[in-house]
Amino acid sequence: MNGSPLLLDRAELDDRSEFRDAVLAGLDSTQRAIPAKFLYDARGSALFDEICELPEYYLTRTETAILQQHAGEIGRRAGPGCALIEFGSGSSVKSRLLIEALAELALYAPIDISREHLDATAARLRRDYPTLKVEPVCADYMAMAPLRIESAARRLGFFPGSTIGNLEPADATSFLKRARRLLREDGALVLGVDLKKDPQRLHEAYNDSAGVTAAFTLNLLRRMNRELHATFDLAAFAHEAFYDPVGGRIEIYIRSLREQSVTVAGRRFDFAEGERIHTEYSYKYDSAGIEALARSGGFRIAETWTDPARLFAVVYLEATPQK
Ligand code: AVI
Repeated sequence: MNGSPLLLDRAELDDRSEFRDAVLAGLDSTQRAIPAKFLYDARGSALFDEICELPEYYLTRTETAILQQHAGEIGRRAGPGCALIEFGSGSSVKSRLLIEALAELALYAPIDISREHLDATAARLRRDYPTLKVEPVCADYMAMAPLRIESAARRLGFFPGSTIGNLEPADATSFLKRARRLLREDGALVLGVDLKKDPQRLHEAYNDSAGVTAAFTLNLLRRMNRELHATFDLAAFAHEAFYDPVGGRIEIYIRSLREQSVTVAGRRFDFAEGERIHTEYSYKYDSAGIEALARSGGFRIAETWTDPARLFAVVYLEATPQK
């Protein structure tokens, strides 16, 4: 970001036009939807960090406890001298557990779309682990573009947080296939997956009593107001999240509380009372689902670790030979 809010650099202009195109296309479609990745501007990312601390949001805490308990086994399975590649660079507490458990780590390569995020992560890690080779890769790991990581070491991927659950199953499979290519024949992936459970528990995790998840969802309207000169009245929309047992997923929407018209990037959009904009899916898996997902992406489950209440699973996936 440069000094003046009116002067945007090339990357910011590109991001803004990508956001505008996605929003206009999403508001034009019959079932209105905006891709979840746009929830994470600076405020959205800060709100998500707050979500991770909420009493109702068991995911982060539970996954961290599983990793704490089993990092040694992960290190033994991976063996010495591997390169750790993290998809996303947000969760430094979790990455550190693996960095510390992996013997003679050749390299740590976080992949993230946000240059700012990456630079901050890399600087912190270089300070705390002066001998660790940190090679951040600024890229969208969900995109099809091949990722360049120069290292001959065996590769261990890390995709924590159940972010895989935010992908529709077909996209989750194609993500895993790309990860499998990047990690190569002898590679492995440590994957965090939220498990199917009592729907009430799931409902509470996405409808917290402090309203942080609602603020996170509605921040998308704020972002449109700021970046696309939109005219959303935040008080006239609500966060809506529920568990759909058939789809096995939490569905999240922004719901219009009344009939209204809004301008976005110079275009007018009419909303009926109750009309929704879809913002997120958060798929939940059972063991058969994880097994099928791993297989479809070219991996086999070598090990599954879970917590006593079976809320969350961390799986160690090994690449399977591909024809
Ligand atoms: C990032 N992701 C795994 C979160 C989830 O649980 O699906 C995003 C989230 N959205 C609302 N609360 C959390």
